[in-house]
Amino acid sequence: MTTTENHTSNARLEAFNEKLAGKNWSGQWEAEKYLMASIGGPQPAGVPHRWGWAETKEALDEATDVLGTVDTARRHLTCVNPGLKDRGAITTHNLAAGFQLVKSGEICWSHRHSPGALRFVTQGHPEAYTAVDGEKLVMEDFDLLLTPRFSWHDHHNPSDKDVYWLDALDVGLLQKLGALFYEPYGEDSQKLRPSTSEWVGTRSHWLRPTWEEERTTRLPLRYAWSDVRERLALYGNEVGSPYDGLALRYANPVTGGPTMDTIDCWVQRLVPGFSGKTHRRTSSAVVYVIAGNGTLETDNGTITFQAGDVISLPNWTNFRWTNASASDEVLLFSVHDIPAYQRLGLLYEEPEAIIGATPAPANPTPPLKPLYAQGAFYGKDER
Ligand code: 1HN
Repeated sequence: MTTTENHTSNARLEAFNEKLAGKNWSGQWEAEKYLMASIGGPQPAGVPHRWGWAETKEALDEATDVLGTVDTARRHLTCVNPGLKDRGAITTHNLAAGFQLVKSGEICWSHRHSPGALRFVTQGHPEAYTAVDGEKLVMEDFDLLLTPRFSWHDHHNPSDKDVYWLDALDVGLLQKLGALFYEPYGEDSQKLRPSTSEWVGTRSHWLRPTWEEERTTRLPLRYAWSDVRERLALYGNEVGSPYDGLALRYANPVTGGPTMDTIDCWVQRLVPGFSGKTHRRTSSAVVYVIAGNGTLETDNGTITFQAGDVISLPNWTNFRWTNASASDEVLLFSVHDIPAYQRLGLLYEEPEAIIGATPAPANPTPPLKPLYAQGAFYGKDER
């Protein structure tokens, strides 16, 4: 008989535990069951789940009828994890994500908050924009815009089309940390700098003002999809990680560090026929399917996904990506709370560490022949 079994069958101990509880105490022996349950790692919070675009759009359109204009709030629908309903509107234990609709002609008034937020535009327009700390960030299809914690942000849609995007925030994490702050600006629109990306453009360049304190984080950044596509093309047919496919991180261009303090964003390409290896991490993620069809096999069953879907991926849950198509790639945009775990020294992966774990390729050996020796240059014969 183990010590624990001995304790639980002990009527005198039970009465004593109750007496302690009445006086706001708890014996550590009572915590043992939680520690025992954590042998081999944490219990995942919530479940993997899929939200389809058609249903989401229908609900957003209904919200338009019910709410009319949204001059005091956001017309945003958070994807609530079915396994976390008692913890508020969150998609994983740390992240909240969902779609927002801003109709033609609307302005969503300016506010700021301690949760860091991002927008991944799914139906944008070159005239639509989010203002972030004085910067005008244009919202075209599949652009990523950051509204880092405590930055003022208001959304504007002067175009004649409705715009939709995916919002993601670290609101669950901040709830647990007891660090939620919120402040309305007091007017619909904040003041904009005269030219687009004027401040970020100069401060994120390598030539910077000598008289200013350096600001490396909390930058209102826009990552244009046209640039992402170009970078993806540079990798040719590269398959990438055997687990996550060709997974590229949206780095902070000033520090090279995470996208935001607690959040990393990735674009992932699963090549046709990709059949990923199973793994899990202490971090959680929310995934948006940009293009393609495939499956996500998890400890809780298999999710079949298609373009427009949002998927929650809880912490410490085994998962495996596949793209069964022989011809079409799968493109994913994913939001991870990885930096929060990295900063606390708590990012673990099974069966092996893969994020940042592979040494950069050494200088090619044997050394590459000079290009002219390969006949690549005009005039090679003279050298
Ligand atoms: C928020 O401020 C926005 O500013 C969107 O667009 C979604 C979800 C939870 C809490 C705050 C926005 C949000 C949010």
